[in-house]
Amino acid sequence: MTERCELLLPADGVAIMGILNVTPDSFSDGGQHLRVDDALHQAMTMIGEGADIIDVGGESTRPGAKAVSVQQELDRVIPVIERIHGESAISISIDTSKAEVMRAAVAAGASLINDVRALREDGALQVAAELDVPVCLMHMQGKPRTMQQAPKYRNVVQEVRDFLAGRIEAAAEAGIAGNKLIVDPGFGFGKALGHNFALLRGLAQLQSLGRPILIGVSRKSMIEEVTGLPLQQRLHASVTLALLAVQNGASIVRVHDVAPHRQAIRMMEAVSQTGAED
Ligand code: YH5
Repeated sequence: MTERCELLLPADGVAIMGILNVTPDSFSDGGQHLRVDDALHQAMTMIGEGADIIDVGGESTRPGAKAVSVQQELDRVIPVIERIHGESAISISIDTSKAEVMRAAVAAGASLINDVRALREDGALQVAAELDVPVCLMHMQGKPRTMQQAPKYRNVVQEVRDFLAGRIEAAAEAGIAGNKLIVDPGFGFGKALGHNFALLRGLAQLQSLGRPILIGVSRKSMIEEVTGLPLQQRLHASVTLALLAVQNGASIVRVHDVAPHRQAIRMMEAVSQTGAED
């Protein structure tokens, strides 16, 4: 049985992490105040729809996206975290790989680190250990700019599992308690369509790591590859993939559209928990 992640997850059931991108392209260009108001409004909407965690990110990791400096990332995320933390008791996660951003975000009210580079950047292991908050370790093959050019695996499930086991070990060596870790196979991060699907089918094999599994499939390119649909029309396929992941052992889902995922997951939980005698 996978241990719960301290202080973060509902006692049973699946947690929903709502995505809050704080990149210039995701907000109105009306200046800093309006951007923070806008972000707070989006966060409050997701909380009202049943989000358990709000994931605040100021770096785009899409292929071709520009690198952002520490200062730029801080300027984007810190005012937003402070504002959400001031107005709500929701758990806030910081989507970053930079040690300085982790530190400032936790000081501003974040209580979870979501790192797509699994604490491999300079200083990240040490700072995460000092901050003593839960950390999501994600698998990525290669680097964001080029990761989708020619992803290659002999056995993708085994290799992702081995990578995550290695990062759990590195975290332990840095003094991070095992019960603070969450693992994520990193859908779309250095993976071709068949790799993503093999991971989805084989997700249960990651349960042997003994940690909660987080997944992000919402609106991702694998949906376009199958359906040809543009970003704004990928909701039904996103929910379908999220449910398959939950069925195969995921306990946290990172999504753009909280309400429909909450509805689908509530129904799925009811089916598995309601007996004929109830
Ligand atoms: C994730 O899976 N993903 S950012 C491309 C899209 C749509 C969405 C082409 N951060 C994950 O969401 N953190 C991101 O359409 C993440 N797990 C964790 N832990 C990429 C993203 C996206 C990319």
